[in-house]
Amino acid sequence: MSPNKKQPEQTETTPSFKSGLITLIGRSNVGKSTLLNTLIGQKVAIVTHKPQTTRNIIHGVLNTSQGQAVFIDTPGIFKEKRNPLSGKMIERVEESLQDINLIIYVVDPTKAIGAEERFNMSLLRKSDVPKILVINKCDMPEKDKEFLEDYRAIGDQFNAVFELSALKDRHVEPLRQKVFEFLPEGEPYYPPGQISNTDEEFWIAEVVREKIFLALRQEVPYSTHVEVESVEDKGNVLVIKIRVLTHSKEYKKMIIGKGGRAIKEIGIAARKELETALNKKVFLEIEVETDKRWTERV
Ligand SMILES: Nc1nc2c(ncn2[C@@H]2O[C@H](COP(=O)(O)OP(=O)(O)OP(=O)(O)O)[C@@H](O)[C@H]2O)c(=O)[nH]1
Ligand SMILES: [Mg+2]
Repeated sequence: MSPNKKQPEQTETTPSFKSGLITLIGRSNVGKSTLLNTLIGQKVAIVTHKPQTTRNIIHGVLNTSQGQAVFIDTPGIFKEKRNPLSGKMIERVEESLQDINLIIYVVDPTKAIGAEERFNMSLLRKSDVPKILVINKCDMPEKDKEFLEDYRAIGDQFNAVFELSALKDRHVEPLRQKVFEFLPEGEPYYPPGQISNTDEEFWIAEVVREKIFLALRQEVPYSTHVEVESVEDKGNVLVIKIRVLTHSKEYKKMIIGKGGRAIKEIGIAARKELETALNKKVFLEIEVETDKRWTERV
């Protein structure tokens, strides 16, 4: 859904109004973006089955009668050198841990504790704010949650532990309640009605990037950057021009696909989601270009 849509519950500031910043961190693919979307009840962050989907720091705002909680989604730590942006991503995670009120550390019980977890735990130890451990994906069959006990065993290093399913929205409400216990009294960070730090153009580009991740294999999605060139409201239809940048001619060919099949599939999937969220007919024009320096634009 568009980040500018209103949440149903909006409250006036009262003397006991609480507010704070909560960073979601964890290795890639554990479900941080899914949890952010579920916590605030709208899709502000894109989600795919591939690691290193999130590239930017995305805020999702939850307004309740108790106050305003601003959740900060971060890129997942991923040790493989697959992503040319890895260094930049780690810097963004470290930045997101400054001046916050609470950390939510998200883990996946189907994956063994590895180098990424150890790196994350070292970041956590450097920070003295309260920490909550979220063991996600609890909807998965017992036999797949092989490492559940290993994660439960690190629970004593946290102020609270939750086992939940971000995807199925199971046991997320108690986490929302708990979060407010850790937030100080304060003014809201965002005005009523604004649920993200990103604007509509960023979100449109992200929807297209999500579809690229879902449609293309291996390293191709990791070598692309999506930009919105223009959005024109023509009354009954929104004309959106998109530029997809990638670093080689070979990748450009793969993004376009045989007879334009891949780019068509990406375009249809993106258009459908944009039309539903914006509640308007969308005409999407996507151009693919090569630009060796695309990483500088992320
Ligand atoms: N079964 C199950 N799958 C989940 C759950 N939460 C997330 N997923 C799936 O896990 C995959 C990764 O989810 P994301 O939310 O993109 O993970 P992320 O931690 O933001 O990943 P990066 O942005 O790459 O760091 C997607 O296929 C999700 O549908 C859950 O509670 N249960
Ligand atoms: Mg993510």
